[in-house]
Amino acid sequence: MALGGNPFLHPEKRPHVEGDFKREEVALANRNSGLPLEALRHDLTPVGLHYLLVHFDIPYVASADAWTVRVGGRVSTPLEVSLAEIARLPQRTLRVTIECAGNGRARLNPRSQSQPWEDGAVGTAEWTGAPLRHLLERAGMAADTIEIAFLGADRGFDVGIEHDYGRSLAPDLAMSDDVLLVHAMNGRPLLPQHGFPLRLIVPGWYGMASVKWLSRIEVLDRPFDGFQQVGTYIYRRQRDDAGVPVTHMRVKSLMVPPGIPDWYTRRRLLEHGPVELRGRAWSGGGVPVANVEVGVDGEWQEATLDPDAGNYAWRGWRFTWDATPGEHELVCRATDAAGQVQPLEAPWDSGGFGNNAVHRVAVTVR
Ligand SMILES: Nc1nc2c(c(=O)[nH]1)N[C@H]1C(S)=C(S)[C@@H](COP(=O)(O)O)O[C@H]1N2
Ligand SMILES: [Mo]
Repeated sequence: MALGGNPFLHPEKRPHVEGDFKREEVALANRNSGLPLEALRHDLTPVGLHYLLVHFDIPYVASADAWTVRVGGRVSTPLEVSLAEIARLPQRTLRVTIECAGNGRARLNPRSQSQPWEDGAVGTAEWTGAPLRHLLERAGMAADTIEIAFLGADRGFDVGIEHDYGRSLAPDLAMSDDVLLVHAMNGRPLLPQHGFPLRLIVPGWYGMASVKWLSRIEVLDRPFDGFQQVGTYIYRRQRDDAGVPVTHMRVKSLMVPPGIPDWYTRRRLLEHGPVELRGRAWSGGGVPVANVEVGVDGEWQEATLDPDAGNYAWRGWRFTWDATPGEHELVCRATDAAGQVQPLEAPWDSGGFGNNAVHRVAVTVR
């Protein structure tokens, strides 16, 4: 495209930055809210407290009645399906924790210029919809299918490339019973910002795979080359590494900050004596959490896990700490059933993806 037709063409990617947040980062943080960490107390995140990540504009959809999803590409029967038809397919409800792959990006130094998440880009909901495979079976995928692409109704630019938001999945994953065409979140129709009237939910993966405002499904005999698939969501140590695609969520845990906060610094104050520390832990790919440890001033002890809520949902943990007066650092660290454990220091990544370092909370006890 000629430069005149593309006002956002970049000669280079945005440089990494250190220190103060740029105006653009603050503006993105105002659009895309994180889970306030005290809301980790809820097993199911109330919808208005669920984190939010919207790359472009939230599509205006006045009513679900006119919404259709087209299924095309390498299929024997191209389809255009209404929401009413999707609601008539077999339905499932799954409790799924989703985390944004960029969660923790703001804690890296230097950091990539993007949504400057600290810790809160995670939430858990009950998602209701039809397993995607029913629609794919009806359309009939060709034997030479390599990937299936999912396109949202939202469009925009990133690093000079104009595109519909889109992601793809391999056929075996797309045909699993757990990948859903979702129309309801916690038993209510999706809110506009969460993909009304229809989105994909890919349990166990970082959030980017769960395409919102789903309007097209393309069955491909080649790998999908959309920007959100090949131009970002790649783990890279250096800017020009080939890198490794971001897929499943890494094992992680967070703590409800105990005591009461200072309004501006968010530092915590609590009274001495026994205090129950609580939090959540999760991993990706359906791998359960095996244990959570709590570190107080560098000494680790095992936390107690709440009952399992399914392999795609976070697990509660609790630990009683006898708080003594003074300054302390509280840390939580999860290990999953595959033996993966959270690192003590953030793994640096060029795009700021996959920061699953332990959560540290500084407190003053009086
Ligand atoms: N169409 C579309 N789908 C999308 C996005 C988007 O910008 N457009 N953002 C993705 C990313 S990066 C994340 S982390 C999740 C966030 O879902 P939520 O806002 O419902 O929490 O949606 C994903 N699906
Ligand atoms: Mo994300």
